[in-house]
Amino acid sequence: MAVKTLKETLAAQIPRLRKERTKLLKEHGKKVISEVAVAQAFGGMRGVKGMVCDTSVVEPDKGLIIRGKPILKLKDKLPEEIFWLLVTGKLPTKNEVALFQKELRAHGKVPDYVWKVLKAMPKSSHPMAMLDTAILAMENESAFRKRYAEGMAKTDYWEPTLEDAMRVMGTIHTIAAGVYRIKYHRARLIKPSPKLDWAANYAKMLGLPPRAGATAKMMRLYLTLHSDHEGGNVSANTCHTVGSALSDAFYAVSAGLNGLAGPLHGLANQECLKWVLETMDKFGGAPSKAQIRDYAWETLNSGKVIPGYGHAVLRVTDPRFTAFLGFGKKYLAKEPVYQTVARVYDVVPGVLKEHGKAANPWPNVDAGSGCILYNFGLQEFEYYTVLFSVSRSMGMLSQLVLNRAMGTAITRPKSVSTAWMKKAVKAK
Ligand code: AMX
Repeated sequence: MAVKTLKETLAAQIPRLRKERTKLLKEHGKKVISEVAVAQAFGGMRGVKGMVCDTSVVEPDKGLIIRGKPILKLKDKLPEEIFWLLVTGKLPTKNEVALFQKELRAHGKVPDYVWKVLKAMPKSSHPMAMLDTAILAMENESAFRKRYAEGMAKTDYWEPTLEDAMRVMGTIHTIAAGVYRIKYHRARLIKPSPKLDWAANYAKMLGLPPRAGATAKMMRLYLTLHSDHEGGNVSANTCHTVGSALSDAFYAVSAGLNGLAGPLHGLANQECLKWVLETMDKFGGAPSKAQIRDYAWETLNSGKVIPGYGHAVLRVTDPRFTAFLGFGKKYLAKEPVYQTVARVYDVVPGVLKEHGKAANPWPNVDAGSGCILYNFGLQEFEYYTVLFSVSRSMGMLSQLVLNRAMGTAITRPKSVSTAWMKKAVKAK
């Protein structure tokens, strides 16, 4: 039997998914699933259930679950398998992954004008600004834009969207590696190898020092763990909103990445390692638990947060942190930065509980990722969000493709004025 492509696999599912949605809407369309309090309207719509995302959910007591599978059960999968899972709901077979990798390679050429744009940017440009600009510049490649201009049935929108998604995914690791080389090394770009998988190629193109084959493993883990985090976070939600106007995948992903560049979202991860290194600086090496406790209190007493701890949704240790800690134990047990991160985990939740403010005293993914990257030779903190972006592009793209397939409507929530709000609360 011929191996099916990702497109064929999704195409076979779409009629059933559309029928399911139509039935749900027809039978239950008027039922209420969420209410909005005044504090939520002023507070980032936190917790308001107002959109649908089938790729993954984040459970407060379990963490990330991709298509029904807890992330810890997926940690040894290739990112390409995760993308397939996000789009189709099923893990691919070996042959399907191989075919998908071949297709990705066929979509992998970065146009010369993109490199020219990147090289023309000032040296002081943030690597996230460089990545976002490159993805936007590649809009020129959009199959969706061309097909839309020619005229296409609404039911076909998902096809060129998937084509664009393959183009973004096929090139984003090469572009991201190019950003790193241009920004920090002003050195020649390293070409991808047709023999390597997506993550291994990314590691190769960055030019990271080889660590007995572990660098590719580290990159696979990193790209798998950050791939998706349901639909309401800033980057996913932005990508969705922009895409809902039928802007193509290049516009939508670039917009989502602009959100990821914010200090409250993707940029947070560089803060975590900084705090760990500051602790080590202060105590001249891996500090003891007592020293970490003192420094944690010093941080809190000066009105700052302890980076890497707490979460808007999670109320347990982020399983992605657990995965990084396990990886570190295996490959970096003797490294002082790893030892410090592990000790911080022993101490900080207790300190935060005693402090009594944080709703969740446990570590999020950012508490663990930086120490791994640092020990594998990636020591330019500013760049960490770019790695996050390469991974998260999978979540954004898969959500975009599915929304096009389902014909999801343009996003248009109702805003109200403060004057309206004052009147409305008086009437309650
Ligand atoms: N250290 C100290 N205080 C903390 C804290 C921490 N790690 N986490 C939360 N708090 C404080 C909050 O600042 C808030 O104080 P306030 O009442 O004086 O404003 C109070 O506890 C209640 O906050 P919360 O409901 O527990 O958290 P939140 O949902 O408002 O915010 C988050 C979540 C992640 C922004 C917050 O926990 C934080 O700032 N953590 C440190 C930074 C960090 O790790 N960011 C990475 C987030 C993961 C990601 O998206 N990449």
